[in-house]
Amino acid sequence: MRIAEVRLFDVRLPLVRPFETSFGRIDAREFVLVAVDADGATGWGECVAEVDPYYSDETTTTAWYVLSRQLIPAVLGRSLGHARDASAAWTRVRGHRMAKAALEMALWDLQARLDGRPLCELLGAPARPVAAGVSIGIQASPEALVDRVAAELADGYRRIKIKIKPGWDRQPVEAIRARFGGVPLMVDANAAYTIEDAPTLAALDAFDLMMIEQPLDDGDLVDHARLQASILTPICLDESITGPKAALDALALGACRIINIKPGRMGGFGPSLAVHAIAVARGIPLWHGGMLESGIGRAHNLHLSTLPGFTLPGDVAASRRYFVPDLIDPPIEVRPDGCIDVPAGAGIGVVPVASRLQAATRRTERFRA
Ligand code: OSB
Ligand code: MG
Repeated sequence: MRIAEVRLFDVRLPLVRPFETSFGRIDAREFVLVAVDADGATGWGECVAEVDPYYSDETTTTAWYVLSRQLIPAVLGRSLGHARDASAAWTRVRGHRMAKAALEMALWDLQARLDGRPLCELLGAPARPVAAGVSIGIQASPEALVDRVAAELADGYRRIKIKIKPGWDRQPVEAIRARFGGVPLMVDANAAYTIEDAPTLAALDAFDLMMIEQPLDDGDLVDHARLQASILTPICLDESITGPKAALDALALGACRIINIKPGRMGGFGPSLAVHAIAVARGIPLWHGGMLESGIGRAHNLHLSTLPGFTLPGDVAASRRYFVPDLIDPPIEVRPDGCIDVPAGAGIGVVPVASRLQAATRRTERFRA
Protein backbone atom coordinates (compact mmCIF):
# COMPACT_ATOMS: atom_id res chain seq x y z
CA MET A 1 0.00 0.00 0.00
CA ARG A 2 1.22 3.48 -0.87
CA ILE A 3 0.53 5.98 1.91
CA ALA A 4 -1.10 8.94 0.15
CA GLU A 5 -2.50 11.01 3.00
CA VAL A 6 -2.68 11.14 6.80
CA ARG A 7 -5.07 13.30 8.85
CA LEU A 8 -4.91 14.07 12.56
CA PHE A 9 -7.96 15.09 14.60
CA ASP A 10 -7.85 16.67 18.06
CA VAL A 11 -11.04 15.27 19.57
CA ARG A 12 -12.92 15.91 22.82
CA LEU A 13 -15.80 13.72 23.98
CA PRO A 14 -17.56 14.33 27.32
CA LEU A 15 -17.64 11.23 29.52
CA VAL A 16 -21.03 9.88 30.64
CA ARG A 17 -19.70 10.09 34.20
CA PRO A 18 -16.39 11.37 35.58
CA PHE A 19 -13.58 8.81 35.91
CA GLU A 20 -11.28 8.96 38.94
CA THR A 21 -8.07 7.01 39.49
CA SER A 22 -5.22 7.29 41.96
CA PHE A 23 -3.70 9.94 39.66
CA GLY A 24 -6.72 12.16 39.07
CA ARG A 25 -10.23 12.71 37.82
CA ILE A 26 -11.45 13.57 34.30
CA ASP A 27 -14.86 14.63 32.94
CA ALA A 28 -14.05 14.25 29.26
CA ARG A 29 -11.73 12.22 27.08
CA GLU A 30 -9.44 14.24 24.84
CA PHE A 31 -7.48 12.25 22.29
CA VAL A 32 -5.85 12.28 18.88
CA LEU A 33 -7.53 10.34 16.09
CA VAL A 34 -5.54 9.28 13.01
CA ALA A 35 -6.85 8.57 9.52
CA VAL A 36 -4.57 7.09 6.86
CA ASP A 37 -5.44 6.84 3.15
CA ALA A 38 -3.81 4.37 0.78
CA ASP A 39 -4.92 2.71 -2.44
CA GLY A 40 -8.45 4.15 -2.11
CA ALA A 41 -9.14 2.94 1.45
CA THR A 42 -8.97 4.67 4.84
CA GLY A 43 -7.69 3.18 8.09
CA TRP A 44 -8.42 4.63 11.55
CA GLY A 45 -6.34 4.72 14.72
CA GLU A 46 -6.93 6.23 18.15
CA CYS A 47 -4.10 7.51 20.29
CA VAL A 48 -4.61 6.59 23.97
CA ALA A 49 -2.37 9.37 25.35
CA GLU A 50 -4.22 11.62 27.79
CA VAL A 51 -4.03 15.39 28.34
CA ASP A 52 -1.83 15.06 31.44
CA PRO A 53 1.23 12.80 31.78
CA TYR A 54 -0.12 10.88 34.78
CA TYR A 55 -0.75 7.35 33.51
CA SER A 56 2.35 7.57 31.31
CA ASP A 57 4.77 10.28 30.25
CA GLU A 58 3.04 10.89 26.91
CA THR A 59 0.31 13.49 26.36
CA THR A 60 -2.05 14.39 23.52
CA THR A 61 0.33 17.25 22.71
CA THR A 62 3.50 15.15 22.59
CA ALA A 63 1.69 12.56 20.49
CA TRP A 64 0.59 15.21 17.97
CA TYR A 65 4.16 16.55 17.83
CA VAL A 66 5.82 13.19 17.29
CA LEU A 67 3.18 12.01 14.82
CA SER A 68 3.45 15.17 12.72
CA ARG A 69 7.22 15.67 12.93
CA GLN A 70 8.60 12.14 12.86
CA LEU A 71 6.16 9.27 12.41
CA ILE A 72 3.93 10.49 9.60
CA PRO A 73 6.88 11.80 7.51
CA ALA A 74 8.53 8.38 7.95
CA VAL A 75 5.71 6.61 6.06
CA LEU A 76 4.11 9.31 3.88
CA GLY A 77 4.51 8.62 0.16
CA ARG A 78 6.12 5.26 0.91
CA SER A 79 4.93 1.86 -0.19
CA LEU A 80 4.58 -0.62 2.67
CA GLY A 81 4.42 -4.34 1.99
CA HIS A 82 2.32 -4.83 5.13
CA ALA A 83 1.19 -2.87 8.18
CA ARG A 84 3.59 -4.93 10.29
CA ASP A 85 6.51 -3.32 8.40
CA ALA A 86 5.56 0.23 9.43
CA SER A 87 7.40 0.29 12.76
CA ALA A 88 10.71 -0.33 10.94
CA ALA A 89 10.28 3.17 9.48
CA TRP A 90 10.53 4.83 12.90
CA THR A 91 13.05 2.73 14.84
CA ARG A 92 15.13 5.89 15.46
CA VAL A 93 12.30 7.43 17.49
CA ARG A 94 12.71 6.53 21.15
CA GLY A 95 9.67 6.00 23.33
CA HIS A 96 6.43 7.74 22.31
CA ARG A 97 4.80 4.34 22.07
CA MET A 98 1.25 5.71 22.20
CA ALA A 99 1.93 7.97 19.23
CA LYS A 100 3.51 5.07 17.33
CA ALA A 101 0.61 2.77 18.18
CA ALA A 102 -2.00 5.21 16.86
CA LEU A 103 -0.40 5.27 13.41
CA GLU A 104 0.60 1.59 13.39
CA MET A 105 -2.94 0.50 14.35
CA ALA A 106 -4.48 2.76 11.68
CA LEU A 107 -2.20 1.00 9.18
CA TRP A 108 -3.37 -2.43 10.42
CA ASP A 109 -7.00 -1.35 9.97
CA LEU A 110 -6.14 -0.07 6.50
CA GLN A 111 -4.30 -3.29 5.63
CA ALA A 112 -7.27 -5.39 6.72
CA ARG A 113 -9.70 -3.22 4.73
CA LEU A 114 -7.53 -3.52 1.60
CA ASP A 115 -7.40 -7.29 2.14
CA GLY A 116 -11.20 -7.33 2.63
CA ARG A 117 -10.85 -9.18 5.94
CA PRO A 118 -11.73 -8.46 9.57
CA LEU A 119 -8.72 -7.16 11.49
CA CYS A 120 -8.80 -10.05 13.97
CA GLU A 121 -8.07 -12.52 11.17
CA LEU A 122 -5.01 -10.51 10.15
CA LEU A 123 -3.88 -10.50 13.77
CA GLY A 124 -4.25 -14.27 13.84
CA ALA A 125 -7.66 -15.35 15.16
CA PRO A 126 -11.22 -15.76 13.92
CA ALA A 127 -13.88 -13.48 15.43
CA ARG A 128 -15.30 -14.72 18.73
CA PRO A 129 -17.36 -13.05 21.47
CA VAL A 130 -15.07 -11.32 23.96
CA ALA A 131 -15.69 -11.59 27.72
CA ALA A 132 -16.02 -8.10 29.15
CA GLY A 133 -15.39 -6.66 32.60
CA VAL A 134 -15.68 -3.12 33.89
CA SER A 135 -13.24 -0.72 35.48
CA ILE A 136 -14.95 1.39 38.14
CA GLY A 137 -13.33 4.63 39.22
CA ILE A 138 -12.85 5.84 42.78
CA GLN A 139 -16.28 6.79 44.19
CA ALA A 140 -17.40 9.29 46.83
CA SER A 141 -18.32 6.51 49.31
CA PRO A 142 -18.48 2.71 49.63
CA GLU A 143 -22.28 3.03 49.28
CA ALA A 144 -21.94 4.84 45.95
CA LEU A 145 -19.48 2.18 44.82
CA VAL A 146 -21.80 -0.68 45.73
CA ASP A 147 -24.63 0.97 43.73
CA ARG A 148 -22.34 1.28 40.71
CA VAL A 149 -21.28 -2.37 40.98
CA ALA A 150 -24.94 -3.46 41.19
CA ALA A 151 -25.72 -1.56 37.99
CA GLU A 152 -22.75 -3.10 36.14
CA LEU A 153 -23.60 -6.65 37.22
CA ALA A 154 -27.20 -6.05 36.11
CA ASP A 155 -25.84 -5.16 32.67
CA GLY A 156 -24.16 -8.58 32.50
CA TYR A 157 -20.48 -7.79 33.05
CA ARG A 158 -18.47 -10.75 34.25
CA ARG A 159 -15.89 -9.19 36.48
CA ILE A 160 -15.49 -6.03 38.48
CA LYS A 161 -12.30 -4.02 38.72
CA ILE A 162 -12.11 -1.08 41.09
CA LYS A 163 -9.53 1.63 41.28
CA ILE A 164 -7.72 1.87 44.61
CA LYS A 165 -5.26 4.27 46.23
CA PRO A 166 -3.85 4.66 49.76
CA GLY A 167 -6.86 5.33 51.98
CA TRP A 168 -9.33 3.78 49.46
CA ASP A 169 -8.37 0.12 49.33
CA ARG A 170 -9.56 -2.22 52.08
CA GLN A 171 -12.86 -0.44 52.75
CA PRO A 172 -14.24 -0.54 49.17
CA VAL A 173 -13.13 -4.16 48.74
CA GLU A 174 -14.83 -5.11 52.01
CA ALA A 175 -18.03 -3.33 50.96
CA ILE A 176 -18.17 -5.22 47.66
CA ARG A 177 -17.46 -8.61 49.26
CA ALA A 178 -20.12 -7.92 51.94
CA ARG A 179 -22.78 -7.14 49.34
CA PHE A 180 -21.86 -9.34 46.34
CA GLY A 181 -20.06 -12.33 47.90
CA GLY A 182 -17.61 -14.04 45.58
CA VAL A 183 -18.09 -11.91 42.47
CA PRO A 184 -14.91 -11.95 40.34
CA LEU A 185 -13.12 -8.88 41.70
CA MET A 186 -9.77 -7.18 41.17
CA VAL A 187 -8.17 -3.87 42.07
CA ASP A 188 -6.00 -1.42 40.09
CA ALA A 189 -3.69 0.96 41.97
CA ASN A 190 -2.16 2.73 38.96
CA ALA A 191 1.23 2.77 40.69
CA ALA A 192 -0.01 4.59 43.82
CA TYR A 193 1.89 2.49 46.41
CA THR A 194 5.51 1.85 47.34
CA ILE A 195 7.15 -1.28 48.72
CA GLU A 196 6.71 0.27 52.19
CA ASP A 197 2.98 -0.36 51.73
CA ALA A 198 3.50 -4.13 51.44
CA PRO A 199 1.56 -4.82 54.69
CA THR A 200 -1.48 -2.86 53.42
CA LEU A 201 -1.42 -4.78 50.16
CA ALA A 202 -0.85 -8.12 51.90
CA ALA A 203 -4.00 -7.45 53.94
CA LEU A 204 -5.97 -7.64 50.69
CA ASP A 205 -5.06 -11.36 50.48
CA ALA A 206 -8.06 -11.96 52.76
CA PHE A 207 -10.50 -10.99 49.97
CA ASP A 208 -9.72 -13.54 47.27
CA LEU A 209 -9.00 -10.95 44.59
CA MET A 210 -8.26 -12.14 41.05
CA MET A 211 -5.25 -9.82 41.04
CA ILE A 212 -3.76 -6.50 42.12
CA GLU A 213 -2.96 -4.44 39.04
CA GLN A 214 0.16 -2.23 39.00
CA PRO A 215 0.56 -1.54 42.72
CA LEU A 216 4.00 0.12 42.39
CA ASP A 217 5.82 2.51 40.07
CA ASP A 218 6.20 1.44 36.45
CA GLY A 219 9.99 1.17 36.75
CA ASP A 220 9.88 -0.86 39.97
CA LEU A 221 10.15 -4.40 38.58
CA VAL A 222 12.44 -5.50 41.41
CA ASP A 223 10.12 -4.14 44.10
CA HIS A 224 7.17 -5.77 42.35
CA ALA A 225 9.06 -9.07 42.55
CA ARG A 226 9.68 -8.55 46.28
CA LEU A 227 6.04 -7.68 46.80
CA GLN A 228 4.82 -10.69 44.79
CA ALA A 229 7.01 -12.96 46.93
CA SER A 230 5.33 -11.62 50.07
CA ILE A 231 1.63 -11.73 49.07
CA LEU A 232 -0.70 -14.44 47.78
CA THR A 233 -2.79 -12.30 45.41
CA PRO A 234 -1.33 -12.40 41.88
CA ILE A 235 0.21 -9.15 40.68
CA CYS A 236 -0.79 -8.03 37.19
CA LEU A 237 1.39 -5.45 35.48
CA ASP A 238 -0.06 -2.73 33.26
CA GLU A 239 2.11 0.44 33.13
CA SER A 240 5.37 -1.55 33.53
CA ILE A 241 4.85 -3.71 30.47
CA THR A 242 6.05 -1.43 27.69
CA GLY A 243 6.82 -4.28 25.27
CA PRO A 244 8.20 -7.80 24.91
CA LYS A 245 11.50 -7.01 26.64
CA ALA A 246 9.75 -5.61 29.70
CA ALA A 247 7.45 -8.67 29.74
CA LEU A 248 10.42 -11.06 29.64
CA ASP A 249 12.21 -9.13 32.39
CA ALA A 250 9.10 -8.98 34.58
CA LEU A 251 8.49 -12.73 34.22
CA ALA A 252 12.17 -13.58 34.78
CA LEU A 253 12.13 -11.56 38.01
CA GLY A 254 8.78 -12.91 39.19
CA ALA A 255 7.39 -9.37 39.22
CA CYS A 256 3.94 -10.47 38.03
CA ARG A 257 1.81 -13.55 37.33
CA ILE A 258 -0.65 -11.89 34.95
CA ILE A 259 -0.21 -9.35 32.14
CA ASN A 260 -2.55 -6.64 30.90
CA ILE A 261 -2.06 -5.90 27.21
CA LYS A 262 -2.83 -2.43 25.86
CA PRO A 263 -1.49 -1.98 22.35
CA GLY A 264 -1.34 1.79 22.85
CA ARG A 265 1.02 1.41 25.82
CA MET A 266 3.40 -0.87 23.91
CA GLY A 267 3.67 0.85 20.54
CA GLY A 268 1.02 -1.04 18.60
CA PHE A 269 -0.07 -4.47 17.49
CA GLY A 270 3.46 -5.65 16.61
CA PRO A 271 4.76 -5.57 20.21
CA SER A 272 1.33 -6.71 21.47
CA LEU A 273 1.52 -9.86 19.35
CA ALA A 274 5.05 -10.46 20.68
CA VAL A 275 3.90 -10.16 24.31
CA HIS A 276 0.92 -12.40 23.52
CA ALA A 277 3.30 -15.06 22.16
CA ILE A 278 5.53 -14.82 25.24
CA ALA A 279 2.57 -15.19 27.59
CA VAL A 280 1.05 -18.12 25.69
CA ALA A 281 4.41 -19.95 25.61
CA ARG A 282 4.73 -19.59 29.40
CA GLY A 283 1.12 -20.11 30.38
CA ILE A 284 0.78 -16.56 31.73
CA PRO A 285 -2.86 -15.37 31.73
CA LEU A 286 -3.56 -12.25 29.68
CA TRP A 287 -6.37 -9.76 29.49
CA HIS A 288 -6.96 -6.70 27.35
CA GLY A 289 -6.83 -3.35 29.13
CA GLY A 290 -8.67 -0.17 28.21
CA MET A 291 -7.91 3.56 28.15
CA LEU A 292 -11.44 4.99 27.97
CA GLU A 293 -11.31 4.70 24.17
CA SER A 294 -14.02 5.85 21.79
CA GLY A 295 -15.61 3.23 19.55
CA ILE A 296 -12.63 3.41 17.19
CA GLY A 297 -10.03 2.36 19.77
CA ARG A 298 -12.57 0.04 21.39
CA ALA A 299 -13.03 -1.81 18.07
CA HIS A 300 -9.26 -2.25 17.72
CA ASN A 301 -9.14 -3.65 21.27
CA LEU A 302 -11.96 -6.12 20.59
CA HIS A 303 -10.23 -7.46 17.49
CA LEU A 304 -6.97 -8.04 19.37
CA SER A 305 -8.90 -9.63 22.26
CA THR A 306 -10.02 -12.53 20.03
CA LEU A 307 -6.52 -14.03 20.20
CA PRO A 308 -6.43 -17.24 22.24
CA GLY A 309 -4.07 -15.97 24.96
CA PHE A 310 -6.69 -13.52 26.24
CA THR A 311 -8.17 -15.88 28.81
CA LEU A 312 -9.48 -13.34 31.34
CA PRO A 313 -12.27 -10.74 30.82
CA GLY A 314 -10.93 -7.45 29.46
CA ASP A 315 -11.65 -3.76 30.12
CA VAL A 316 -13.55 -3.76 26.83
CA ALA A 317 -16.98 -2.51 27.86
CA ALA A 318 -19.90 -1.08 25.90
CA SER A 319 -19.85 2.43 24.42
CA ARG A 320 -22.65 3.66 26.65
CA ARG A 321 -20.50 3.37 29.78
CA TYR A 322 -18.31 6.09 28.30
CA PHE A 323 -19.87 8.21 25.54
CA VAL A 324 -23.45 8.91 24.44
CA PRO A 325 -23.29 9.15 21.55
CA ASP A 326 -20.06 7.36 20.70
CA LEU A 327 -18.20 8.39 17.54
CA ILE A 328 -19.44 5.19 15.90
CA ASP A 329 -22.93 4.04 14.99
CA PRO A 330 -24.17 1.54 16.01
CA PRO A 331 -22.33 1.73 19.35
CA ILE A 332 -20.49 -1.23 20.92
CA GLU A 333 -22.98 -3.12 23.11
CA VAL A 334 -22.64 -5.76 25.79
CA ARG A 335 -24.74 -8.93 25.51
CA PRO A 336 -26.77 -10.19 28.48
CA ASP A 337 -24.08 -12.88 28.95
CA GLY A 338 -21.40 -10.22 29.52
CA CYS A 339 -19.69 -10.78 26.17
CA ILE A 340 -19.16 -8.29 23.38
CA ASP A 341 -19.29 -9.19 19.70
CA VAL A 342 -16.40 -8.04 17.55
CA PRO A 343 -17.67 -5.58 14.91
CA ALA A 344 -18.11 -7.49 11.64
CA GLY A 345 -16.82 -6.41 8.24
CA ALA A 346 -13.44 -5.47 6.85
CA GLY A 347 -10.80 -3.88 9.08
CA ILE A 348 -12.02 -2.85 12.52
CA GLY A 349 -15.56 -2.91 11.11
CA VAL A 350 -16.52 0.62 12.16
CA VAL A 351 -15.82 4.21 11.08
CA PRO A 352 -16.55 7.52 12.81
CA VAL A 353 -19.88 9.17 11.99
CA ALA A 354 -18.64 12.17 9.99
CA SER A 355 -20.95 14.74 11.63
CA ARG A 356 -20.11 13.51 15.15
CA LEU A 357 -16.39 13.55 14.45
CA GLN A 358 -16.66 17.06 13.05
CA ALA A 359 -18.61 18.28 16.08
CA ALA A 360 -16.05 16.77 18.50
CA THR A 361 -12.95 17.98 16.63
CA ARG A 362 -11.12 21.12 17.76
CA ARG A 363 -8.27 20.99 15.27
CA THR A 364 -7.17 18.96 12.27
CA GLU A 365 -4.00 18.70 10.26
CA ARG A 366 -3.58 17.07 6.86
CA PHE A 367 -0.37 15.57 5.46
CA ARG A 368 -0.16 14.72 1.76
CA ALA A 369 2.49 12.75 -0.10
O1 OSB B 1 -5.02 1.62 34.38
O2 OSB B 1 -6.32 0.43 33.25
C1 OSB B 1 -5.95 1.55 33.59
C2 OSB B 1 -8.29 4.21 32.18
C3 OSB B 1 -7.38 5.20 31.84
C4 OSB B 1 -6.05 5.00 32.11
C5 OSB B 1 -5.62 3.82 32.70
C6 OSB B 1 -6.52 2.82 33.02
C7 OSB B 1 -7.88 3.04 32.77
C8 OSB B 1 -8.93 2.09 33.14
C9 OSB B 1 -10.23 2.17 32.38
O3 OSB B 1 -8.83 1.30 34.05
C10 OSB B 1 -10.41 1.03 31.45
C11 OSB B 1 -11.54 1.29 30.49
O4 OSB B 1 -12.68 1.08 30.90
O5 OSB B 1 -11.30 1.71 29.35
MG1 MG C 1 -4.42 -0.34 34.85
